[in-house]
Amino acid sequence: MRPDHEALIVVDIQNDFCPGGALAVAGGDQIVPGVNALMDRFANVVLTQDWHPADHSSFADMHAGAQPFTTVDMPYGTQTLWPRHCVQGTAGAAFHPGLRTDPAQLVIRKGFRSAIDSYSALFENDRTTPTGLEGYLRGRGITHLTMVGLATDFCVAFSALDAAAKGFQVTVRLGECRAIDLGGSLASQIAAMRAAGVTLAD
Ligand code: VGL
Ligand code: ZN
Repeated sequence: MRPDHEALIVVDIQNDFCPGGALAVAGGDQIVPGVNALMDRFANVVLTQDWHPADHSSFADMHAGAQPFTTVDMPYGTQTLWPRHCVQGTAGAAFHPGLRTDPAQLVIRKGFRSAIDSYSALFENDRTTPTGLEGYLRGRGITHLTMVGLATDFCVAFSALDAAAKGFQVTVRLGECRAIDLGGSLASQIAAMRAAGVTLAD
């Protein structure tokens, strides 16, 4: 068992990010058994859940004439537009049915404000509005994070980069992640994580 100052952060393993879902990540479901097994090795487990209102501004269909996977300028910066996904209370927003949820002490929901997206588990996409996760982790004396989940190059990478910037020791287990890879995003985010001192493991 890993020591009490370590936590496993399981990012967005939800139906809409798995094959058949609205924003399916190739092989997203393949990581479920490995992530489930990892939970037994950590005393502290946190799940994150992408949790959007029906009128969320990251949905392409909220912008007249816009196509998914294009970008728009928002007050907080450039935002990629996505197919409608992880709408609060829908089956698509539920965790993959095979994912263990009982070992988690905390489920943190993010992206619940219409006007702003939140890839990172720590900060919304303005990179300053906290989700509360940093305070939770610090309050519990957790300093070392292992991250797994979906998608490598969006929510996992943003979470890892924010956590590293806040002084956490971060490991991303790439074997238990799958990527969207939009316009080279996987390579650029891998490079960014490496440059930020995130440990990239198999
Ligand atoms: C994610 C795009 C939109 C993710 C969430 O979990 O990586 N990506 N919302
Ligand atoms: Zn989302």
